[in-house]
Amino acid sequence: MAGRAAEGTMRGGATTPLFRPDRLGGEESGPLYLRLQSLIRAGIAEGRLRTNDALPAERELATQLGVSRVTVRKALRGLVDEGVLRQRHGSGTYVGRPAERIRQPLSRLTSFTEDMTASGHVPGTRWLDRSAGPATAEEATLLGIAPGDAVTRLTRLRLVDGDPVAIERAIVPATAIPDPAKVGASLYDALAGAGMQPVRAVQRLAAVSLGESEARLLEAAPGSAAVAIERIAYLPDGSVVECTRSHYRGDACDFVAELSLSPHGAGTDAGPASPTTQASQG
Ligand code: 16G
Repeated sequence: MAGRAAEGTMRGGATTPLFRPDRLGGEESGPLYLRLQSLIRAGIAEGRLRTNDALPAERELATQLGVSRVTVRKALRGLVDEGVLRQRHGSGTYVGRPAERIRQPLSRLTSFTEDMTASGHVPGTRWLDRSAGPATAEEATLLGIAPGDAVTRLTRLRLVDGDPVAIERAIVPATAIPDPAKVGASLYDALAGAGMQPVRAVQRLAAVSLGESEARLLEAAPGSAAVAIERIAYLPDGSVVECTRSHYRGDACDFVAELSLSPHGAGTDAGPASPTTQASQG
């Protein structure tokens, strides 16, 4: 997705490279990392750096500008935290964040893979843990099984069009998925393949801030906003087939639920619909 290598340099007939020591300004204009940030901002404002352009590698930038890599790293980190740039592990630094937010439906029991594919995105997964073992007391309570019963643990970084948007930690009874290595791109496909497709789920959402390690994985600033989601999904016989706890980047997703009055005018979870609500809905 992040395509063009931005020389960030010769665009629009300009003949001088953007990243030159003399473009950083003098000492009177403040610390070096701030001057480098100003240079990058100016490059964006002038259209020499455009959304999705790749910046030169840290080492290259340091050489071109005659500054230390520490300075370059500090400058880039600050701009990443502001959302001016984004970084991808092992890939580099790019201009901008994708403006489009993904939509996560809250009223249908669908999988990440289905949701992203249906909205024209390319879902991806980076495995962080795929293991099996005896259930801890907490896992046993969540899954409604006995402590020590076998469970499968699947921890994944979920990507959309190559960008990380969520960390998902799923636990599944080993009766449903005995071999974690058998789970491919989609947990729900694996469950369906085992005849263990969930038919109902309860989901809880809460606002949280990202800790250091989660922020690093999600390529976000530590402390930035995220949504913590817990989904407990059930089989037709009422047994739990999945408990997944996730952290979604707060700036990447819109959670969308369709609401309607119940056909008989009676509420469900939230109690009866008020006369005002009924009147305003016509
Ligand atoms: C969604 C679910 C998650 C489920 C996953 C399966 C939320 C918040 N979570 O991400 O509980 O495990 O889909 O997706 O919606 P997969 O089949 O692509 O692995």
